[in-house]
Amino acid sequence: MNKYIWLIILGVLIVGGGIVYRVFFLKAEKVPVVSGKVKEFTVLAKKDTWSFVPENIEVERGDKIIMTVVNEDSYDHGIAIDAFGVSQRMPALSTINIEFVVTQAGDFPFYCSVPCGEGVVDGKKRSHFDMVGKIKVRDIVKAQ
Ligand SMILES: [Cu+2]
Repeated sequence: MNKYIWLIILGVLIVGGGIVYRVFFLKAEKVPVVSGKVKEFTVLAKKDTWSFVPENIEVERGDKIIMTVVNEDSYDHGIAIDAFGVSQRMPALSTINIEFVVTQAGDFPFYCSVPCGEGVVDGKKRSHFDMVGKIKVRDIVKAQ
C-alpha cells in the first residue's frame, strides 16, 4: 500500500485514541476547567524574614490568578509553582506579575526558587528553604 495511506491511518488512530480517552476514560476531576473568574493577589517576600506573606492562598478551580509578587529584600528571590508551570526570578527590590489558571483542584506549594541565604528572625533561624507557601484550590465541579 502507498506509504501516505499508512500515514493517514496512523494519524486517524492517534487522534481517535485521544478522543476515545477524553470521552470515556478521563475522570471529571481531571478535566481542565476554566471558570472565567479572575482573582488578584499580592504576595510579599517580606524583608529579611525568608517568608512569603501571605503563605496561604485559597481559590477555586478554574480561576485565573494574577499574582503580584514584591521582593522587599536587597537580594534576589524567586517564585515557583510546579503544578502550574510558574518559575520566575525576582530581582532585588522588584515587583513582578505572574498569571496562570488553576486548572486542577488540590493543595499546591509555591516556593522560592533562587538560593537566597539565611538569617535569624525573632530568635529563630530562617533560610531559603523556609520560603514556602500553599495555594489551596477548591473544586467547584462535583465529580460524578
Ligand atoms: Cu530563596
